[in-house]
Amino acid sequence: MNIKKYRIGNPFTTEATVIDIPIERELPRYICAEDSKISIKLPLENEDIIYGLGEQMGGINKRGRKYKSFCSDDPFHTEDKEALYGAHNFFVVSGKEKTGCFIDFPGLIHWDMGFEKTDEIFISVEGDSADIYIIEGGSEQEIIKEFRILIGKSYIPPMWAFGYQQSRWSYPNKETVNRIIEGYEQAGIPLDTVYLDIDYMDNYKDFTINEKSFPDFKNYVKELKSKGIRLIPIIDAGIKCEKGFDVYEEGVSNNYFCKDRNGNDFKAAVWPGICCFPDYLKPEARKWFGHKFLSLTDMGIEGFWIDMNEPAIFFSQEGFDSAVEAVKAYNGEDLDCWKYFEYRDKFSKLSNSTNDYKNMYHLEGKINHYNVHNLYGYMMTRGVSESLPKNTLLFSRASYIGSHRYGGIWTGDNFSWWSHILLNLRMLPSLNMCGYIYTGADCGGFNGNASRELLLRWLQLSVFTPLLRNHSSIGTRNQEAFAFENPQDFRDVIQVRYRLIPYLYNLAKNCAENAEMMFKPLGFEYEDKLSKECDDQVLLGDEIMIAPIYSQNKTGRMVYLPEEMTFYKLSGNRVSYKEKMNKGLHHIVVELNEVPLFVRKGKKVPLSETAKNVDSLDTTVSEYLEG
Ligand code: MIG
Repeated sequence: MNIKKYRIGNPFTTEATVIDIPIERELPRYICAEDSKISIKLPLENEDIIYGLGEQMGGINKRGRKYKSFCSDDPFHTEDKEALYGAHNFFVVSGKEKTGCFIDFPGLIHWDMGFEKTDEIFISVEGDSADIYIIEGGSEQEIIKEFRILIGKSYIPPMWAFGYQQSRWSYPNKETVNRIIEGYEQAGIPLDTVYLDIDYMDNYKDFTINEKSFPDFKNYVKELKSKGIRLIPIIDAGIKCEKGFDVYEEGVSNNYFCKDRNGNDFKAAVWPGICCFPDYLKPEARKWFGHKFLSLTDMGIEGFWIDMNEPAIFFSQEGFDSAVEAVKAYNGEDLDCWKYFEYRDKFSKLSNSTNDYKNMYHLEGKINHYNVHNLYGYMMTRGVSESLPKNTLLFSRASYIGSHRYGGIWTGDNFSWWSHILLNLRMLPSLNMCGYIYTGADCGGFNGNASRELLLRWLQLSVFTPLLRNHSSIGTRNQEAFAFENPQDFRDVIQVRYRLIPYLYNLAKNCAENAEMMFKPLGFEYEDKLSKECDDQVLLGDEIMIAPIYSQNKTGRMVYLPEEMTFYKLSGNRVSYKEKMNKGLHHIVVELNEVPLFVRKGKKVPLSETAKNVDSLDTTVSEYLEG
């Protein structure tokens, strides 16, 4: 392999990598370690493109912006955001020379990717120890492949997890879940799963089920399974502190929870109120937590999503008390606008605060959480995955490279915004680069109210992503496909997904097996300038190019073809349109009930007959789309 490994100091073992590589004796000049910090400076040529960084804002080309690696529960994915839920410290600079770089460091990293100085990458690592891997030579895809081999094989769930999935915060009881399933049945729209968000629990206590809302849960799971529907419950990272709650009591008596600076169990508020946080970095603790899931798999549950594992913290008692004290001091003062901002911030900054992360300790107080923050969701995912039966669906919100071996990820609380369709598309290649194959965004948008047109256009992209889940927040309009006018248009689009499942599933498995990407930027395969700069189309496998419509009130869009391709539109069980197109720019028109795709010259895409769920899908090929 063409990888060089540099070690600075005495890094915390993250187990992000699975292959031992000898450590180089000398640091290259562009890595500087002094004053308890590490920095890296890399020159950028004019034409250099930066790919990578996984789950981040920005374009496919990450150049010209700043980013942070610090897993963050931030539900406003606006253009200026520097960190989302994952920390994926791998990028490739591609120009005349091509270089890959992975910084294996579990704390805060600042990335200036040609922002302050347009011709320089400046990375600062907030710590004195890290492993840095540099991969040189070859194409982008060869560099990425070496990296992916280094970090180990990606997780792929069973095939039913490639079906269409419906979620909402929340379907709080059996009656509601039944109504959702009936809605889909009546509209003739396929469906594989329904998600249970936090309200299925008893007071948000992990591993409990509210008996009133879901009586005889085990039989209910079975009943739905016989209809081909699987229920997917959420599990949150924190455990409610409540005397008599067995999970809490076991955690306390076995020392499984993170500590505070005084050696007591660290406590902070999340959904259940005051919680303790399992120390997932401690092998016994993550194993214990993982085994708790078996009470649910014993009832027939076959999939989970795990949340709030950055970890998200609403406030700590300490934070709250100090905010109250600070605000008291304003009493009787002349409150001008600046004072107003000050006291307001005392409360608004209580959530996810650095102070709390610095008061949280792992491994019997030995390791401060702040310094290893980005491992928390990863190690939770790991503990759960290692305990679950094979072929269980699992995906997480927070992640660090390494967690891709144990589960998928979804990209958190987006909005029903047109720009977030594009964001979804742009993130796919960078997530694949970092090992995440089973991934997707909340289709239709989590926050805000989706319009019919937005959801249909979004679905026209999501039918290609391994995780295809419509999810929406509390307080938003009903976002199920059958809840809109003329649900047959939704049926036409979602049915296309089922025709593609055998192709997508095999592709995902092969990409995991061979350390390849499922979604690639055009610039990885074509050398011309328009391909290099293309930011709203991607390649899927070796066969397909996708170019979804992501703007409102448009019947079509411009598409760039880097070579001759065949344009297809699929609708329901039919091919509704086919046209050979030359290299160059084309305007395409796509109805709301169609799925557009381009098949590359000489390639073939197998389709099956559509189905009402994956269990009843006949995976034999019914026809080929030929390029
Ligand atoms: O603070 O469980 O990203 O998918 O619906 C919000 C409720 C907590 C955040 C997740 C979202 C989920 C929601 N959760």
